[in-house]
Amino acid sequence: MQSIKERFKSKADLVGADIKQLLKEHGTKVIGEVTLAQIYQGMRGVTGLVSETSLLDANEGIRFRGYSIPELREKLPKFPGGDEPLPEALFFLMLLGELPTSDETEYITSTLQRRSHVPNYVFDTIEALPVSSHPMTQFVVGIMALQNGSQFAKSYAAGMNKKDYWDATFDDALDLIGRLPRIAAYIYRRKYKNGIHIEPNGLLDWSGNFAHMMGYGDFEFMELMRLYMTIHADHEGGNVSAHTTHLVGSALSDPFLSFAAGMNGLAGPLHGLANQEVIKWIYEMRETLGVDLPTKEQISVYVKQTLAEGKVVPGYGHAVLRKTDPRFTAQMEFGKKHMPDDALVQTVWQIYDTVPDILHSLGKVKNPYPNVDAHSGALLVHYGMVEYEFYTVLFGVSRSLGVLASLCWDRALGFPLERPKTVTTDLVKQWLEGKDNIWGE
Ligand code: CMX
Repeated sequence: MQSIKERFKSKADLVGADIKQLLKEHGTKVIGEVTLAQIYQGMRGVTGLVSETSLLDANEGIRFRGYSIPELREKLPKFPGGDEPLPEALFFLMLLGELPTSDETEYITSTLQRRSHVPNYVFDTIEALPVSSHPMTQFVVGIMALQNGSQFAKSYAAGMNKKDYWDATFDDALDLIGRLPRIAAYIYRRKYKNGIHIEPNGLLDWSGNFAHMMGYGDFEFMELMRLYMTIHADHEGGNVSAHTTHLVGSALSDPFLSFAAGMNGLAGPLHGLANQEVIKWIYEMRETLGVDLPTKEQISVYVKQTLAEGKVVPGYGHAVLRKTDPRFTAQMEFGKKHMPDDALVQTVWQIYDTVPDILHSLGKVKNPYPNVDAHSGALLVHYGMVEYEFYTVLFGVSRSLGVLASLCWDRALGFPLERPKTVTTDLVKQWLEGKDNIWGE
């Protein structure tokens, strides 16, 4: 089999030539306009980046190289006896733009296994942190400790030719993806299971082994991890974790530095940390109401109280999506198949029946529907993973697949340093008064 790296390089050369031609012929074409409001309000709707691995449609949701989540669940290779897709196969798809065969998937699984060794100094570094540190802090520190092994950093220091950046990035990306489950599982066992660790099982797939190392040997939980790691992997390039990884990578910071930066962004409550916030919020609601399965009326009162306290309803809304997130729907289907009678899962569904109307009635929420984070915690709790502060680490392990595949593309296509222009409000005022011609009017 031609190595994945060689295949990637051949593809990237073709795309690179296409882009060159495109820019030569159409480089001056205007693709849109930017309003003053947009530069003050998070650049919503401003197209400013290229990301090859996935594309988000506001109504349809995410497509990975053209494939929707239901299509991925159907078409990607599965673990023997399983129904859910293997996320390492999705990595292959994002990297090469082709669905892998079962043999190719096995090859990538074993490649990641071979690269999964984590040096002891990484564990020692994590151990130096108080066990009370948030799991995302421990995760980022673990990634930073791994950076010592960066091939990109070493080769760059040794005078690497810019034509070879992609090659060293590719190796670092695979090393990181191979090692992250071990680090994440280590943090989980350290923080919640008295530091009793579980050795990897080389016969399992990437997610199955991750579940096993965290102490969840149940096949159904492994299936959940396969689905979880697939649906959280990528959400085009503008979200905080993907954009940050790309931005930091554009300074030629190596993949470890870039990914760690992205993970710091994922740890924010408006992004990946929302998954812990959702379950925390549901627990608080159940405690306040004194019931396990609140009625829609009770949920409605509680939601209004949350809003009155000036808080967001976690797990609802999105900067781009305008319909129910298909990642939510995929998890709901998993719940209906494996745990339809679970009270917490049913609560998530009752919330889904209640919250959109309330958020819609506020008149300002652009998307009143659930996102990926609204559902994930309840499925994990079902299998006994109740430690919700850990949930964003799971998201982070999965997100490595998309953002690192993208970083390989960034380096292979020779994308330059990212450096948008900024202005001051004083300058904006001067421009409005006709005293400055900054935007050439
Ligand atoms: N609950 C209450 N208010 C909400 C809301 C929610 N779930 N979602 C949006 N709003 C409010 C905003 O806070 C904003 O209010 P102000 O004008 O008073 O500041 C208003 O509605 C307009 O916001 P928007 O344009 O609809 O949403 P944004 O693009 O600004 O923000 C997001 C998107 C995700 C940050 C927001 O919907 C939110 O805070 N949701 C809850 C947190 C969450 O679930 N985040 C996870 C997103 C998925 C992920 O990245 O993992």
